[in-house]
Amino acid sequence: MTADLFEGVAAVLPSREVMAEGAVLLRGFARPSESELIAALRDIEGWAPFRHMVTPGGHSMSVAMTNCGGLGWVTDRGGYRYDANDPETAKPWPAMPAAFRQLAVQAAAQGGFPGFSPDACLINRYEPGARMSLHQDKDEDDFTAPIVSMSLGLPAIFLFGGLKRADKPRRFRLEHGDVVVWGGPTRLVFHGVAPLADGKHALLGRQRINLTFRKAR
Ligand code: MD6
Ligand code: FE
Repeated sequence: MTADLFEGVAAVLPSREVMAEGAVLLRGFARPSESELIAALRDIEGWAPFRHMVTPGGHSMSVAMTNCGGLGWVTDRGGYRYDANDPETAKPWPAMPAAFRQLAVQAAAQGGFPGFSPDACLINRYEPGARMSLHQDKDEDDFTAPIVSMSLGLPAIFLFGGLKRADKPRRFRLEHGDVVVWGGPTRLVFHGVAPLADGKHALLGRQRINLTFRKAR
């Protein structure tokens, strides 16, 4: 009875777990905003549909991407960059919804980075089997700003390595509503996502959505 009660409480209360110096996992942080986030996401994908971008090496990514905010992260044969316009339509990316921005700024403050001012939100969609190989986020101008990453939908295994590609990554299971904030000494660690296991999420079905907020410029 008491144990059940505590489990019930743990399921709704956000918690703060330190992954490394400068990196925290805020479990359940985005859950109270899930309906607003999902509604805003529907609008964004109406304007700027998810697409499988091509890496500079010519491979189509298994993760489908879109963006919102003043700048969007894109990749093509020419390389990685931030662009104010969607290359598919040559129109600006949809604005960053207030609900997205507020939550990202609040999460950053909880993570020890007050005053975060994101100008870019990359939206990743994983379907079963999609993965993200180990990489560093280094296309931004200012590495003193953190990155805020929100997970929605199916759970994924997040691979959190070190400053060298060869460092063995630790594995964190990220669930619907979990938010990772990282910066400072871990800003440039190698990280990735293991192939998504199949499943069906109550709100989002067979997919995981990840929102990654950055200050690109
Ligand atoms: C993802 N995330 O979780 C991929 N990058 O789908 C990232 O690549 C990432 O979550 C930098 C900081 C946080 C992240
Ligand atoms: Fe990344």
